[in-house]
Amino acid sequence: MTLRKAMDGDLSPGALDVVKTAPAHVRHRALVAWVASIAARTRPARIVWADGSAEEYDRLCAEMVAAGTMRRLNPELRPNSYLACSDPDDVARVEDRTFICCEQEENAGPNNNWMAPEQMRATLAPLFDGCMRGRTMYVVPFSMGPLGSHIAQIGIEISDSPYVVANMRMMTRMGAAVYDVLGEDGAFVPCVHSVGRPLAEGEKDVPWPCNPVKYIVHFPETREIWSFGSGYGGNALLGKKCLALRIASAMGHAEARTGALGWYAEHMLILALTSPQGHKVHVAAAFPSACGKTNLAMLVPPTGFEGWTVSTIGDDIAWIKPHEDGRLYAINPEAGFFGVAPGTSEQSNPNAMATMRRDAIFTNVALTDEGDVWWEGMGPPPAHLIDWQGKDWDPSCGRKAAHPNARFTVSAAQCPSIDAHWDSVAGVPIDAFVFGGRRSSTIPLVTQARSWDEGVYMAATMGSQTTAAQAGAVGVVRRDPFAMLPFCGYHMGDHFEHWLELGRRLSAKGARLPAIFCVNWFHVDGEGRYIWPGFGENMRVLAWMAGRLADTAGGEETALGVSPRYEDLHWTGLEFPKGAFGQITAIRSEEWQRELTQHDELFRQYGQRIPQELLRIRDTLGSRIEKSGKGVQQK
Ligand code: SAT
Ligand code: MN
Repeated sequence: MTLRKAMDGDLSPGALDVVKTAPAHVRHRALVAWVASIAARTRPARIVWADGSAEEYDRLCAEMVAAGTMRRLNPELRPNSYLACSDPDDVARVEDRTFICCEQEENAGPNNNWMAPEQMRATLAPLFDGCMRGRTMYVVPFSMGPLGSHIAQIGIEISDSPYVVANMRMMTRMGAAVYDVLGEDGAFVPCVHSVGRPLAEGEKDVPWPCNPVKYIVHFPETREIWSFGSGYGGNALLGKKCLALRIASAMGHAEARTGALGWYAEHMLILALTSPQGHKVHVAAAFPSACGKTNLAMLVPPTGFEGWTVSTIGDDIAWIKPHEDGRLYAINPEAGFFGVAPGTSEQSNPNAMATMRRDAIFTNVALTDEGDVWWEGMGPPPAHLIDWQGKDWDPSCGRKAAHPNARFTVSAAQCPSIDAHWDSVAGVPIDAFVFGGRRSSTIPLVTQARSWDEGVYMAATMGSQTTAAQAGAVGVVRRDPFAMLPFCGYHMGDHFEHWLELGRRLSAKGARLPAIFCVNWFHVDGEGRYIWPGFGENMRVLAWMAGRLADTAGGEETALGVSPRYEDLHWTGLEFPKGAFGQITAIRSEEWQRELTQHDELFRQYGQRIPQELLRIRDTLGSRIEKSGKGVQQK
């Protein structure tokens, strides 16, 4: 019996028409029924089952050019590339409109907006009712992680935005092959997205449809995502923050609660570091949004590091699972980069510049008179531009030409530094975790935790200044545990315990756990200038970490852990005075008293769910700081 025959009995006549649109290779009955039910609610004018082909991509882009959503860049300067400019009110993730709707409020924890699932469903119902009228509804099959990897997950995103479909093609493994993996009854995460701007009969569309009312909603228990009102980035490309972080983090934790080891979904880049002797180590590093994860993942070793290579596995998200050998293996669930454009240049990130030389989508950058793109920090400003809002711009006009959260979307496969194993179904073994925030003082350049638990403490208490990647004030220091504050799909206190527990269980099996380091590239001097040069020079810190892993690099114990002395870093090729090194590695007692008070405040939020182990480490740290507190501990 064919699928369509099988479904005849279940569906209303309208929904049956939908089923008839399903391509023959979609053999998953529940999936087709779900698509039919969403179509019945949202009432699109037509349904397109996206196949991820180049022809489809070209057609969608041509349609978006005709609609004014995108413009084609000069093919001689930027082949097969486009510029999209969003509505000025739809330029970043909306954290205050993002919800975790689990049954029990306490399981969402104090860092998430929560609403009871039934109440949220009732809230969303009128919004989604008819919300795709006059538009095309796309059904987008995608895999987060290499197709067929045991760490990967499949999602189906229904969206009324062609911009989403085009971006998903680069950001995920999107296409018809996903249906083969799903078969007739495979598990997938249903993701429903609408820009929330239905079109009346004959109404002309706007270039960037969206709705002032926005909801980014996750149901972690039923593993569903519903997004309404925004077409931008993590609000709309639902495989990224919504599935690969919020839903996946809840999945990895839920699995641990069944007695299995579980796994981690983290806001981390993954890179490989190969020494001149050919020794390769893998590092996963967590930083908040727009703190240079893409730059670190694509780092070009500076003078003095001839023979070293850094290769890229991912720039934003890591899924990390214990393997039979007791080690943790990571995959990059994404297939592309959605990187911050401003500040990216041939100097700061030549690999990113090369990656986006062609086949790229730019969002909210400026357009040059030659039909190419420009943004602040790319190089000298041209005499005239069209800014991201479509207005004439010149260097004296006092406005930014690109939005500070402007982005480029490109396939990871185009990246010159991509690692040979970035697509491996088994993932890569992680040797070290790094946690870092944007802090103008207090947190030293680099510290190695003395133990797994101490590393978890460092990660749990991370803080960072906010950036343009989230709507709202920029530059305010907020605690951002694990760089997961806006992305953890369950109680953050449980997240800490999940890390501690997996560490305990792997050590009990005799496994050697990855080392954990805490870094801060962002110290500023009295004039607000960065002291540490950052970018490629961060290699000096990475090489020290590799040395620590190989037991060849020196260091000294501080109140916080183990840090390099000046002579423990390799300085060839960089003039960096010892005094400046002292400034960015000092542990100042009065700053740390303040810092510890903030740790206490953070922990207090989590009540009973804060692991005792972290409180114990807090106390030990307090006494160490006090003991070392002759004012400044300087190296
Ligand atoms: O817009 S995104 O959420 O994808 C980017 C980010 O915040 O890192
Ligand atoms: Mn991110």
